[in-house]
Amino acid sequence: MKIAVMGGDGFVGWPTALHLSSKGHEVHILDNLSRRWIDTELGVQSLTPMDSIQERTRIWHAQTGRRIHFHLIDLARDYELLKGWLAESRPDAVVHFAEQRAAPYSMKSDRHKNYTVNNNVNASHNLLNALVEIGLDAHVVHLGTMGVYGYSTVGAAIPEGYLPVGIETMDGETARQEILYPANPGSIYHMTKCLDQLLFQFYARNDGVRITDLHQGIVWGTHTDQTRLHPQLVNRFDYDGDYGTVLNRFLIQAAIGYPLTVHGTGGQTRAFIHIQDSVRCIEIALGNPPERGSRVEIFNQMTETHRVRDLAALVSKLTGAEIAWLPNPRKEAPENDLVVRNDKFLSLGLEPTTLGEGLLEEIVDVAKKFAYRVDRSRVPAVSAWTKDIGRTINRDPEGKQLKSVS
Ligand code: USQ
Repeated sequence: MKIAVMGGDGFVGWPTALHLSSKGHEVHILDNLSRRWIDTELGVQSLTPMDSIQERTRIWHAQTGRRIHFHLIDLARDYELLKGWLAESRPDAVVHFAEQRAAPYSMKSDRHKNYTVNNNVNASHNLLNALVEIGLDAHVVHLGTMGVYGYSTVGAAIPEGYLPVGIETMDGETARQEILYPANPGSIYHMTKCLDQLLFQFYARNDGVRITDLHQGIVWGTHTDQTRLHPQLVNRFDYDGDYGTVLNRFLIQAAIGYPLTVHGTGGQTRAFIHIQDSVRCIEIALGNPPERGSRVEIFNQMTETHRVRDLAALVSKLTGAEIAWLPNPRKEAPENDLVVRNDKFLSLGLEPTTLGEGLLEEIVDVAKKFAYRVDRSRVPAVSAWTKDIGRTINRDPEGKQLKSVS
């Protein structure tokens, strides 16, 4: 297949591009390199030293003989350029990662909220609009988030996108239908992914665009089989308070002797997936496109759920790291249960990589190797969801008042 990977310079985009290229697909990365600009804005850098995208693709070619093509295009702002590229290149499938993906970044200020909404919603809409305009029947595989559901199961497992409901009709019958699971976003970032869902519903129904939306959990890990091939193919690895995600942050913190930054009581339960499984899921989704005219295909792209304090305890046991119980900068339920269906990927052959397979040690080793690149002052998460964070929960599981670390 000829596959366009929009956002192919990012944390999941880059290993996906490599994985698809290694499977023999013709891969084109379209990216505006905004993630690199955000690093500059924030004054942080990936824990792992990353080369330019051109250099990365050159090394990939030198190592494997395969080419990955790079095109500097901003999906959100360069509509005509995007449309022109799609019309000329006519890919069979488009993998769409080209969105601002950090919840804390999206909540930093009014400017960051505007940026995230403008960027994410325009990128998705421009892509769909352009495909329809040029009459290109490419399968769109979008990286969505588990966060569209919120994180509460109301005692039932979260289904894969659609919820069967019965509605009492005026003549006393029960009409049955399936609706999108009610959206319950916890940040501006997550809200943009909920808005994406509506765009997808519309374009699938109105124009027959074939769309798969992947509701992904928190990705952990850094290496895939392909990024291991050469030091310059290394994936980016975020540790800072805006872009670092919880398990990877704990592992890096352990490696640099920083207390593990648990928000609140750590009772938050979330869905997780290893980066190797993430790229495999995208390959599976590409191989199983919906029929033209059918509804949006939705997969829950996660393999296990964990409570934040259990992850902290696990990392602490593995490494001897201390745990710091911190005031939670976010507005989120302090404790929740989470049960998620993921039968579709399992039935299509996904073999989950789980936490206990030695991969945690590998990540700590990577983090130790590059520990000299960490700016410890950028570790705390300082982006606050509300202005009254000092007055919210802030007690550890034993009821002691929480304090900040620096
Ligand atoms: N947390 C801590 N300590 C930290 C960092 C996070 O306790 O140092 C807590 C947060 O308060 C939250 C949970 O860990 O309760 C998860 O936070 P996160 O930063 O790991 O993940 P999140 O902000 O939800 O976003 C990440 C990705 C996003 C993706 C989402 C999937 O950045 O792109 O969509 O995970 S999900 O969480 O399933 O919605």
